[in-house]
Amino acid sequence: MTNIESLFSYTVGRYEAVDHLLSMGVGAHFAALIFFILTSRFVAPRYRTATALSCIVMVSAGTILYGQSNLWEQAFTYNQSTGLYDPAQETFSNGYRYVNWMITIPCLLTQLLIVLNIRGNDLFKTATTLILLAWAMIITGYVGQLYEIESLGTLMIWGAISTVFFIGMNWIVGTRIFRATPDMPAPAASPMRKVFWLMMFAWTLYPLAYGMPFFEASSTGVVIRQALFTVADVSSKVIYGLMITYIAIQRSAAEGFEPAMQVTDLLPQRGTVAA
Ligand code: RET
Repeated sequence: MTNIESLFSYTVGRYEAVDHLLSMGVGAHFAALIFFILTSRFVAPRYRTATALSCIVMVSAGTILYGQSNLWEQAFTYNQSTGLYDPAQETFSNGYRYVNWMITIPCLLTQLLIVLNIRGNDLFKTATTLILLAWAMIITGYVGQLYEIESLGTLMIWGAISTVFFIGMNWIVGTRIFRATPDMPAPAASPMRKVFWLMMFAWTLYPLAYGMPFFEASSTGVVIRQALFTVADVSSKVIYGLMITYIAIQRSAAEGFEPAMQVTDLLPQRGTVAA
């Protein structure tokens, strides 16, 4: 048993809340996948990799959430006599998420650098540094969460080590965003700054979910943790991806890419009469 999820029995309401949150996450990611596929043609080839990376993130995260939702259903059985869902043979674990972040976070960071128009050697070096910091953050966090039942102290120590990498990564992300925005076209610069604050908000929810055994080790804490994960997932991947695609389209339009100019109204639509 590695996660506090397997320690408790759940009322029908709490059990279903978690089940529904996980299913909602699956739906949001696959719906967004369709959107990214359909809108990629409005993004200039120069930025299209960013949208492609969003597609990869959607499939990867959507699949893992589907697995989490199945696992949740297998990990508890309904007890007729108490009216509660009790732990079953199978144990629930959040560890799958951490492993999945090894793939999704590098994609999220790289797509950011692409819409910031960072290229060549600079792209390679910055992406490598960010990815190494992210992996260090995830691996230390993964090790820490293995101790969440056994030793809260160990959980917090690994969490603190992981946070050092997290801060380093955010520092680089923030510096690059705020250095690039003055040279970006206005309709792209403003959402770009918002992306930074969205990241700060959404990414911080993950360490809060990690620390839940410390703050509230109960079935309520489990529901709060899964709610935090869901809000974090939808914000850091789906909403973030939509904003990145929006920025990519705005940049494409400003650079004269016709399909982007059409959707952003920079070109008169065929068939409309000029006033
Ligand atoms: C951990 C361990 C505790 C300390 C910190 C953590 C940070 C996790 C983050 C996860 C972001 C995940 C994303 C996933 C997208 O698919 C590892 C929980 C700081 C920031 C963006």
